[in-house]
Amino acid sequence: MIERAVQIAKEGKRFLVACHRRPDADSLGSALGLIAMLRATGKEATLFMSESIPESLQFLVENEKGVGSFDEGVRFDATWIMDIAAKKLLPPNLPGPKVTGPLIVVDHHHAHDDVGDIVVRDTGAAATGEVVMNLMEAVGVTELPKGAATPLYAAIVSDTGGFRYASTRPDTLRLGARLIENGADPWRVAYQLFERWEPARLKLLAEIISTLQMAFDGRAAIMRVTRKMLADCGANDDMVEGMVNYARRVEGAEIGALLWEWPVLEDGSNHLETKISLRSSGKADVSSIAQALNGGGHRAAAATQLDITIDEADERLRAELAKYFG
Ligand SMILES: [Mn+2]
Repeated sequence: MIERAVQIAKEGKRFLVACHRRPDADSLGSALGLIAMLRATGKEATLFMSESIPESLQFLVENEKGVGSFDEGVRFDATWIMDIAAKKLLPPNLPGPKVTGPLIVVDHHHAHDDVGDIVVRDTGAAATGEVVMNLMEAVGVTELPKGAATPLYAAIVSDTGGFRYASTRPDTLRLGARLIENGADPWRVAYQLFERWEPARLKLLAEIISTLQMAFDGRAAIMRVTRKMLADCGANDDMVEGMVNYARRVEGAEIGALLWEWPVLEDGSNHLETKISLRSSGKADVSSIAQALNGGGHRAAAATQLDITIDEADERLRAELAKYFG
């Protein structure tokens, strides 16, 4: 369907560009890269942003104020949604189709549902940022537009864990090289994304690591984070991002898991659900486990959210892991 998307990019005039719910660096970096590309071809492009942007991603949006609501009568020719794998990950308060026009999904997730009217999905791409680069070429933008290098570099660096994950291909590194040639600053991006931890976050890490349990003869490492732990450390949920990787790091662990107490306020019920983040150290396909638990993701990184307590989620997870490990 890339032809359809390219045609709309060429023929449309006003576009909205959105991230998935709780935007990460790939989603936001891809959105900003696409916006730069659309503007370079003379189009109007607006960033849709209805949530707060995590501290670690603020450096990307220095010059771009997102819009979260619209005046009567505003119409877009299409809305691009970046890095989205499932309908339930549509950003909150996205206006209806009269305002947005058709939804064009740009993505790279292996496991996904049928979100979007038009889908540009390359499951071989290490990041949605890569898909944006290919889209750019297909639209005929040969020179990297001003302002696109840093966000696209951040997208790719983030989703490849700094060019470390198995998804890193020669083309990924070539793209990285091209982005650096065009002004992306590797250390500035790495520092913002991976280093720069507030003291509260390090305290929280210590708390989370203290919950580590090994299961299935050391083949699974399970940790948890509760609202109380967050409050005790003066930490927030953004700071939990990436913590699950510490479980994967344990030698011998094929699967690392983090159970994460998650407050649900939107439906007015103000109750706690549990997110489960899963990581594979190579052998295991955690997307299949996440799918069995109503979630999705990639082979190496997947997640789900269940409307049960953290202890119940722990049990559900262990039951699925038991099936997996046989
Ligand atoms: Mn991604």
